[in-house]
Amino acid sequence: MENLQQLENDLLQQIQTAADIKSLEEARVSALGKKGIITEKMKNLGSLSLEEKIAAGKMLNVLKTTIEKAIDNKKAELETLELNRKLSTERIDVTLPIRPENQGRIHPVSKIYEEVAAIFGQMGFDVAEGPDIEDQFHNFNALNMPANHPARQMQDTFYIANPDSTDFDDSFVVRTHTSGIQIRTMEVKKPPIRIIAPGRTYRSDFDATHTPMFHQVEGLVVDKTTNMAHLKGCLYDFVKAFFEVDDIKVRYRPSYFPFTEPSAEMDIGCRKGKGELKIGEGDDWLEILGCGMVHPKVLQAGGIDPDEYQGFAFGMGIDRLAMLKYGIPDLRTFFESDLRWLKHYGFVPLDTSSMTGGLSNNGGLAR
Ligand code: 2U9
Repeated sequence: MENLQQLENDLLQQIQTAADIKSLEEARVSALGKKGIITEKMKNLGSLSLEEKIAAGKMLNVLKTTIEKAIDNKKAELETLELNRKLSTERIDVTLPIRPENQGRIHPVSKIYEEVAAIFGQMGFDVAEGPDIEDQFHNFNALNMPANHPARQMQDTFYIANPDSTDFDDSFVVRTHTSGIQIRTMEVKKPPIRIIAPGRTYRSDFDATHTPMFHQVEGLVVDKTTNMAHLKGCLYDFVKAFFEVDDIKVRYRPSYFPFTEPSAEMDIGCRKGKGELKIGEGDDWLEILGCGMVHPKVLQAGGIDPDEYQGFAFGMGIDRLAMLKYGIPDLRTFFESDLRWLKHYGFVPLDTSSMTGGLSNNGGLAR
């Protein structure tokens, strides 16, 4: 008994004085390891009589628990000390200025997204988001594109197998447009709805003006009397703000999209010169976006009664807008992660776009 008390004191002393996790582990091994002193004593119990075995076994178990607890406590104490040491020695002053050679830039796609969000935000639109991987209902069926609809082939879709089903109709897609976001919004929100839906989209296509991943921003307005005049006024205000001109010629050409009826493409007036494009002047036309009145079947698929409500929608490519606004000739360069390219076309961080502070922040232009 006295022997064990002495042993306990010695072991506790060893644990208490351990200066780091390594010496604490050594103390643990010497007490509780395979050949540790407590383990050995437990092994020796076999040579005792039954009564002695019960009495000594109890005391050894108590000792073992005491030592284990002491080790756990000391371990927690040492880990806290180590963490505090790291926190104080590895502190970074985030307010220090960035070394100019290391300064990053805002990607033109992010910049355009900010500008578009600022303009529509000012008009009262909310930004809505949704998943990159969609089911076929939200990407196609709900948008009046049932199975075997030619538009499904038009879009060069990337499909993803559904691990729970071998039926092709159950497979997922990486979204070919952000329209699923608007369907999801209609499913959960009653009109009035006024949202933009920006995000990455994916199609199997690759050349100077197409990349397998690209960015879109779509918009949706739904209310009782929403009509084509609202669509035209809204988009006219948008292009004026986006291209920062007081006046601009626009025209709408009839078009076809399964999800809108009637559908149109919007062009803006411009002058196309030798390697130069001037927006808001000249007699040429530049296609800028697609739009239309939401098809009644699409409203219905989103759970909105088309006899009570109507809406308009539009969609545009953010990357294409960036190419036009900043004169970037090849879309593929957007995604090459070349720092020299980013230094040339990117924007200095913290110069954010706003309708009051100015969209372009030309002072922030890296060029
Ligand atoms: C819902 C209802 C209607 C979105 C629309 C377009 C027209 C369009 C393209 C422009 C260039 C995509 O980036 S692009 O390839 N889009 O022309 N998009 S109307 O219509 C919707 C969306 C969702 C519920």
